[in-house]
Formats: sequence, structure tokens, C-alpha cells
Amino acid sequence: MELKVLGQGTPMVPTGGAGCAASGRGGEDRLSHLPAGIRAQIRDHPCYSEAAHHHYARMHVAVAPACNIQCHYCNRKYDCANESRPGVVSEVLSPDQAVKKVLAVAAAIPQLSVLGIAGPGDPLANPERTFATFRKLSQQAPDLKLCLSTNGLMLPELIDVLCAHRVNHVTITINCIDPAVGAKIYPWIFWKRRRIEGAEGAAILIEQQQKGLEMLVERGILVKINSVVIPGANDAHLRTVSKYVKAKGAFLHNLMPLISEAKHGTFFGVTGQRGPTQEELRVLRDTCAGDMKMMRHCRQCRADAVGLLGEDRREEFTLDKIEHREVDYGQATAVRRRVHATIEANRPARPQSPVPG
Ligand code: CLF
Ligand code: SF4
Repeated sequence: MELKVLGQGTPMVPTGGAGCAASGRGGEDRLSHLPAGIRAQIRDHPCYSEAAHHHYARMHVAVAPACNIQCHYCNRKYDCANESRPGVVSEVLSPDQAVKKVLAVAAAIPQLSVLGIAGPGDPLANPERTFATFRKLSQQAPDLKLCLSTNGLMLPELIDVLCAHRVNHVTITINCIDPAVGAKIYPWIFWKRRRIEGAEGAAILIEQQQKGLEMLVERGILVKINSVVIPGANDAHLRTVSKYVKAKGAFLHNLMPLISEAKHGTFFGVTGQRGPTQEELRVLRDTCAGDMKMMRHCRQCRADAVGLLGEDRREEFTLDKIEHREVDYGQATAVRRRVHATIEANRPARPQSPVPG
């Protein structure tokens, strides 16, 4: 399948505000040249801004168990490896349980700024559960940024619903733009009630991902691309991917190392597919950095991560611990506002390089 590259160099970027209403044109790569609206959108997002991750916390709620594709680095016993560290299992929550947990965490960790849904399957393969959670949180915790990570298969079909829920940061995992490469990574996808295998399935996935990326950018949503680096399968192709997604207006590229162990029971694990060495990863990131801003501080979180990046506080907020916790959310919001204001007062007024690359 031939994929058309859109006009180079002038991706659409939001000019201000949040969510789908805010969009406009801009072409600059350096963040100091970004519109104030974008700087505001990334300033307290610990993944989109490297500087922010020292100050602000994120949390994930594991409300999305099903998936609609198969990746060779995934075993369904574990969290979606597109955004998570492989080999960890998160407890699935109902939307109501998730909301209770978010309110409890937001009251206890005033640095919290972002709520993400990243599994344990694909959030858009579980639209009712995902959007019920976002809807309730939009009403009950309107100051939190909403973030989502997806394989992209259902993005075009669900884009309007996504926009209606004021999700303004979306990650798409794009491992390739060539179906022949995709066939080495995706044995099948589930599409229109059929399982479609090999390159044919990969071609549909790629087309949906690209369409979804274009639609998100048109609507002013900041898009991060994750790519899993798989030596011998897609590593030599990722420079092309990086150029391509940049041309389409993606904001940030996160090259994540394949973590592959036989004990995880994945296809790549049992067939001995290795991940990249630190040096290979560094060289690839440096090579791609010529084309795009690169994320280098990703911690490959769990689908139920809580706290600052690299910090794991989820044990403090298990269901049994929060079940009877009463939260005065008005007061918690006031505290959070004060804490965020103090953080901002102590940061440089205009960061030189919030995102490396
Ligand atoms: Fe979560 Fe992902 Fe949103 Fe961040 S994580 S859904 S963009 S709020 Fe961040 Fe974690 Fe890396 Fe993801 S460090 S795995 S990039
Ligand atoms: Fe697993 Fe995520 Fe791939 Fe689905 S998208 S198969 S959950 S890694």
C-alpha cells in the first residue's frame, strides 16, 4: 500500500487552549518558537516535557483490558507493551473504580497533572470503558489533563468521541510505515469482524494510524509517536518513520527498546529476538533527532502507574486502601493549584528546552 506523505515542514499545531477546538498552523521545531498555547499544554505534562517530569506526576488507570491486534512482543497476560514495561500485570478497574482512584490520588499527590489510559489492552478497543472514565473525570476533575495511548487501529472512527472528551495528548505506537516490515511485527489484526493476517493486516493498521495521526493534528491535539525498536525487524526503517510522522505533524517521537525475555511468553521472547543495546538505541535516537524532537526520559510505565516518572506509588492506592477514603475534592483542587503555582514560580519563566532533541 502506498502511503502519501503530506506537505513537509508545515505541520498543523494548536495555537492555544485545549482539546479539539484549538488548532492552527505553525512549522517551528524549537520549543522556544512554539506558540504559547502549546507551551502551556506541555509545560506540566511529564512525558511531553522533560523539564516537567521532575515536578509533575502522572497516573494511569487500567480500565481497558481488550485488544484488537496482536504484536509479536506482547503476551495478553501482561500490560500493553506499546506503552508499558513488558511482563507486568495491572488489575483491571471499572470506570467508577478508576474515578475513585484518580480522586484519591489527586488529593494525596498534589503534583498530579495528567491522567492517562494506556491499557492493559488498547484503550480504543474498549471505547465504552475508556470514554466513560474520561467523561466522569472531565466532570469531577476538570483540571487534570487527559492522555491516551493507542495502537491507532480505531483512531479515525473514534476521533470525534475523543475530541468530545477533551483529550488533548494522544500517543500512537507506530513501528513501521511499510506493510512488509509490519508483517514481521504484527501476525494479525481484528478488523470489521475478521482476523486479517500478515502484510494485509499490517497495511490496514498503518493506514488507520496515518489517518488517525492526520486527524488528530488537524484538530490541534498533541501527538506523540512511540516506536518499539526491534533489531533486524524495524530498526533500519525507523529513520524513515521518524521523518514521515514529523511531516504529518507529530510533536514528539519516543523510541522504546524492545524488552524481550522468554519468560514473558511472547513470540519474540521465545524465538530469541533480542532488543537493542544501549549504544544501538543511543545512535538511533541521535540519528532520528535530526528529524524530530526525541523523548529520552520515558520510563516504560505500567498501565496502573502512579506518581512522578520513575517513581512507583501504586501500592498506596490499591482498591482496598481507597475504598472507604473520603475525599474533599474542592479542597484537594485548591491545594493542587497552590502546589502547581509554587512549582511554576520556581521554574524559569521560559524554559529553553523543555523537550530534548
Ligand atoms: Fe501516560 Fe503515556 Fe500519557 Fe505519559 S506515560 S499515557 S504520555 S501520561 Fe510517559 Fe510512561 Fe513513557 Fe508513556 S513515561 S511509558 S511516555
Ligand atoms: Fe499487546 Fe498493546 Fe500490541 Fe495489543 S497493542 S497486542 S495490548 S502490545
